[in-house]
Amino acid sequence: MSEAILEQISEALMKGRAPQLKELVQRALDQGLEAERILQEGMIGGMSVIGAKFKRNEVYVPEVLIAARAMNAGMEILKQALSDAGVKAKATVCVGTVKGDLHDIGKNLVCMMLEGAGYEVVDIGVNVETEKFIAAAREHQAGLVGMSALLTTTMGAMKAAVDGFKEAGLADQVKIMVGGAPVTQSFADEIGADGYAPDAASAVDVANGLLGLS
Ligand code: B1M
Repeated sequence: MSEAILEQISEALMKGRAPQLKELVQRALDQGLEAERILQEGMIGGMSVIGAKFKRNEVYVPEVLIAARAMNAGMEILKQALSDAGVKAKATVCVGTVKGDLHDIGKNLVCMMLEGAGYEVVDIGVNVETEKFIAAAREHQAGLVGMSALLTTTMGAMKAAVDGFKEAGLADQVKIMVGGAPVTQSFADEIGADGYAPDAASAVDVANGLLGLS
């Protein structure tokens, strides 16, 4: 019985059917299912499938955005129940696009995927200066900071930000993950970032790896 409704929740999320998902989440709660099971096995389960399909080019940006929107709708219903049950986010991640760069579509996808995987995500926007990344990480006690760059001319700002975290004495407490179309693993290694993800779904795997979570 509970398996069936969790399966339906996953399906509704993958298809991006927000109103149906809200109804199913409410029904599952009314049936006495634990909020954490609904989140993990229903919603995050469905989002992981979308992430895996996105990596294999079986679905594209619009499908991911629609699924993420449904996830947010489901979360509206689930939030109170999760907090009543004392369920906490896995960790906090601050994500932004680096200084000089206004591209935010990829960054937004990364935020949505991380949220879908159970992280508390603080989106610090675009054109983010090193000081703002550092201040956000401190304010939100983030374990991980994600930086996105889409222009070859703004990749240098990533190095400045990584150096800034070192100079601020935060390198041991805060891991840094970088990504964006012109960014590569070798560039990430060169600037001393802790991790690199080629796409939004991989960003979840990299975040889990860097923070020792699953
Ligand atoms: Co811009 N733009 N743009 N642009 N733009 C590119 C990036 C460009 C490749 C186009 C081209 O010339 N072919 C080119 C860059 C050339 C270069 O540097 N090598 C370019 C340029 C030159 C510019 C301007 C300078 C143009 C001008 O004004 N002369 C200007 C710069 C403005 C600025 O930022 N200061 C500019 C402006 C714009 C718009 C405002 C018009 C618009 C942005 C709208 C917005 O973001 N809200 C725009 C767009 C849309 C693009 C293209 C067409 C699409 C980018 C995109 O959203 N892709 C792009 C060309 C292209 O890619 N075909 C282009 C979809 C998105 C899902 O992919 O962002 O790569 P992406 O994210 C992926 C991965 O990279 C990864 O995950 C995502 C999902 O899988 N990822 C991460 C991203 N961030 C990550 C972070 C992570 C991990 C993974 O960890 C933290």
